[in-house]
Amino acid sequence: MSGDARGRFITLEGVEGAGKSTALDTVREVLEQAGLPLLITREPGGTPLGERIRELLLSHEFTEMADDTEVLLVFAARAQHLAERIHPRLAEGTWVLSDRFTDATYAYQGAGRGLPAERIAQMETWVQGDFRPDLTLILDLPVEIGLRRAAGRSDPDRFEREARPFFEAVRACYLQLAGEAPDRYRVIDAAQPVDQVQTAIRNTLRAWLETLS
Ligand code: Z5A
Repeated sequence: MSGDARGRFITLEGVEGAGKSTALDTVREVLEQAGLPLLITREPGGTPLGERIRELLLSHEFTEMADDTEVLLVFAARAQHLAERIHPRLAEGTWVLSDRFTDATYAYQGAGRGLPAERIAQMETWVQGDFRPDLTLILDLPVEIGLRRAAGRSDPDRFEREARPFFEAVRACYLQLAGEAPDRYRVIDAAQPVDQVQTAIRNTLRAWLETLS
């Protein structure tokens, strides 16, 4: 591992029903086995204020929420997350694993809702400066399979109620981001059975950790 004491920032992304919960456990297992101090967090959320914003974003109460309101709330939660948790923990040498981050904004608010990517990029620069994840794992699978997996949910949130074309746009955006910066992204085939997805994540992550040595 390189000599600097700063932790690394890893994010996990994927469309609806991609299996992020299982994947998080697998990433945690690999990092803990490597002896790395780890904070697991999520977006939107990750702080008391951010979790309150998450409730607003996901609630059915606000079906009339304007797209600009939505993206500003996402970045408001992110600003707090960075200031209160992510930056301080990385600085002390802890690794941070976030269940979603700004790529989700490009995918959901950008490709899904139709906001221009340039506007999201401006907010990204305002809130993050040049801070970006060191590694992003994208769990990719056909939207149809993901929606089938998620169909059993009893109370879908405001995003989960979107129709298939929305999630097709989200998926395409993730794959485009990955194609544009292959150094930072790793795409995992999440349509495979769980044990094969886990193996793919372990192998990918261990190979990436090797590159840091
Ligand atoms: N959002 C946004 O719009 N903009 C932003 O900037 C950010 C987020 C950061 C909440 O996120 C919403 O916020 C999200 C985007 C938006 N909306 N949506 N949709 P979230 O990450 O908390 O919510 P989520 O996307 O619904 O994720 P989830 O439920 O935590 O994870 P998942 O990947 O969708 O599902 P899962 O529970 O891990 O797995 C689904 C089912 O599939 C479950 O029954 C599993 O047992 C099963 N499964 C998992 N893997 C397999 C395999 N390999 N084979 C078969 N079955 C499997």
